[in-house]
Amino acid sequence: MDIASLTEFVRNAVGSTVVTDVHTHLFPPSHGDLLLWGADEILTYHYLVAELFTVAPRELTFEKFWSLPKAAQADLVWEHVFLKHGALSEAARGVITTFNTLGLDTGGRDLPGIRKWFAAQKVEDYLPKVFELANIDHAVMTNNPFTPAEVEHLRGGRPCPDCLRPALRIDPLLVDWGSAVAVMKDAGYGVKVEGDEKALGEVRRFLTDWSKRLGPVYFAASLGPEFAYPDDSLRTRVIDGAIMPAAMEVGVPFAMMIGVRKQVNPPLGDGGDGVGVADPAAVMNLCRNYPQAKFLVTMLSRVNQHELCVLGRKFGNLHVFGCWWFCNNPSIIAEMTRQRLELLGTAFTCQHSDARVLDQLIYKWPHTRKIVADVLAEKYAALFEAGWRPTEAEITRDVRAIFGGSFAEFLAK
Ligand code: RAT
Ligand code: ZN
Repeated sequence: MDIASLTEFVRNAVGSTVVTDVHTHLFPPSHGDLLLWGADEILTYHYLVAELFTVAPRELTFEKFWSLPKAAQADLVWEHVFLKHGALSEAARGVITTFNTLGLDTGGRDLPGIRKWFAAQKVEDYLPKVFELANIDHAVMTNNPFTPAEVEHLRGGRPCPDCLRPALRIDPLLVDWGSAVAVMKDAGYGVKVEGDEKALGEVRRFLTDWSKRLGPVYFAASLGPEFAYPDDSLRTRVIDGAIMPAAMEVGVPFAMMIGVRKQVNPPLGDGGDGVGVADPAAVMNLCRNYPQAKFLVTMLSRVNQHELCVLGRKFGNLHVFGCWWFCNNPSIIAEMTRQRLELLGTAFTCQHSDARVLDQLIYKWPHTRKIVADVLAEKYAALFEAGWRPTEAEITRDVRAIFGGSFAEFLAK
């Protein structure tokens, strides 16, 4: 292979590799309204609602926007973000890629026609089609036992296609202890607000019981930039007394998504969260204190990425994943992927979609593939120049590694 055919092979391998999507907010069709899909859901993605309010006319108040039906909200996003302000952001481009890939008329800007097409789809048939288009073997969901609307479906043991795998989301234990206690008490667990040893034992039982029911891939929580471990707080006691013992008993990693500054502008709803620089020392301390446990970590601030990569080199029980939320932009994905390859080889997962709306898989993955293909082509060219001659089988293996292969290996460790 010469350098040109090598880089072409690399690009094709990235384009065609099957992907494992390690974190999404998707649900099976059996969970009814919880599974979001279709034109109006895509257009009202919270990333785009936040954008709308950067350009919306003064008269459009938050109250007015939220009182409108979803289709009218989508119309406003379409009008102001797309038609009047050029659709240049990554989230807006994503909508165009999605519609276009589905063969819908973005050139003609025919939103009514696009809606009509979606209305004719049956989600049970549409979901496998989307997974096929994005070439995903499976996506990990976010299943929250503290959310009543979800618990109803989870307890009911509703059917779930194999392309969707559960993850147990446990944020309230760490960021909203009072409401977590109320939910656990209601469910018959002897948890008291004081969080004494007996209560922590009950939290652990709550987690292992839910794990028996769901069979999660991991436990997960999103944490603020102030997250510290260990410290003199109830949170550290909950981690040490309940979460880590339960995760080790069940044999799953604890996934931490760190750096979200919750609700900096509450009227924006889900779009109202911001970002802050966190201290990766919390991750370091956890990895060191629990050599027998496993941790999946992504961080939200660009500033934290280098330090997190270095930790990934120091601890075999840490797996770095994804370009999360405000990092899921081409320029930052390229930078982060380069940095990770340079520091970690293939021992990381280059991306997760965080899709909240099924159709988003159709753009998030091709957009990422394109960037990672460029970065990998450059890396392989440099390796070739250094004298190494990778085989096609090796390239195929190593591309798959950063799109899910390394994740599977980490889980199996
Ligand atoms: O990226 C997002 O969509 C965020 O709103 C959050 O869902 C975040 O990914 C999370 O899982 O907390
Ligand atoms: Zn998420």
